[in-house]
Amino acid sequence: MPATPTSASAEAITRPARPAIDLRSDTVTQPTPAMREAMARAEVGDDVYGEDPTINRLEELAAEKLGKEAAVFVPSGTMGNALAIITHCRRGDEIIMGDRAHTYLYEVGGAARLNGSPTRVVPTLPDGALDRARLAAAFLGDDVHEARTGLLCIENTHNMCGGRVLSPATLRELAAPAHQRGVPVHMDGARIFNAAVALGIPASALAAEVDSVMFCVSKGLAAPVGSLLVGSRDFIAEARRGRKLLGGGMRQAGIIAAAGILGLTEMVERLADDHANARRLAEGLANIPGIRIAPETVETNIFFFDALGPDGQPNSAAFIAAAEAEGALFSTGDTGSIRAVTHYGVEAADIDRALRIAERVMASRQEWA
Ligand code: TLP
Repeated sequence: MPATPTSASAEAITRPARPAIDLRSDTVTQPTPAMREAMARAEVGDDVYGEDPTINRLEELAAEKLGKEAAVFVPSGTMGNALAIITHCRRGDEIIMGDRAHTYLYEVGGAARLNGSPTRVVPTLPDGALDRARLAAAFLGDDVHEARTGLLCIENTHNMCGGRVLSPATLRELAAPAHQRGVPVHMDGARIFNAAVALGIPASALAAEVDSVMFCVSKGLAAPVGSLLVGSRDFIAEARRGRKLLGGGMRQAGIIAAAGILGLTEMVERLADDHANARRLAEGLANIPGIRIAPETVETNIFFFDALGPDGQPNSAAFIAAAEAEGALFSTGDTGSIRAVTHYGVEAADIDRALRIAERVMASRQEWA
């Protein structure tokens, strides 16, 4: 977890110590100085009354960027996905998702707990897509013994597949069996702008293939808090009721939406730097004896690798502990491999420092327990 500032001084609050190169996640980004300025000056109102002008502006901007009719601001990506589920589905409808999806692995079983919805998982392919044959066979509804399928969830970029990007053509292909049956498709697009920048297309070209999208301004776009759920006007009107139910009616939250606006207007293009840094790190790691990685699969700002111990077996815990002691932080994913995530605040020089740390850690791996 990120270090918590212990000093109550203003300096500690505005300039938290950043002792390490933090590659655990792009959720650790600090807001830009312009964001702090905009937050301090934000015009606010009661958003539950629809009267926060800054939130209204962010929602309009989000809908426009994704080419959808409307958007609603929520505190987190997890809430945005939960809101999509409870808005699209009747209670007890089954939801199809990949077995490595964030919605399946890391959202506290929200579909079941909040909507009484069983989840039908289909295998996630290494490129972040879903097994087509298993997907086609996953839809239910005509048999009285079965639940109805209420939703298909797709993730883009795919976190646990190492930030892999799904193109509009792939999304169309995956969404087709759902749309043919009248089942809506939701995209967990927490990092949809990373996908759009990697493909060199507008995010709206990706969003066009699905019915709703959740995306986060709090990750690579560097805002401190917030996500948006976008979709049709009717869908978002109903989602506003669901947001209140989930406790996401935040009143004068224009204070945080102000940073989200800058995330969308000033921070999208620079995601290309994060992608270049991830590639540079992956290529450097590939040259270190004992590191196992396929740098050619790095498409955006996330990738996974293994660090092999003296016995030739991956030992993520030993690598992570040794790297942390030297000042580089990494995390792990669902398979136990090591995850590196580049983001605003990590520069090319930090990547080179992280590589030197990885070299030292691997040079001393004979000492790993
Ligand atoms: N991902 C976090 C962790 O929860 C794993 C991370 O460090 O990557 N969808 C996707 C694809 C995500 O990666 C995340 C967060 C979320 C949804 C949830 O967003 P938040 O953290 O805002 O609830």
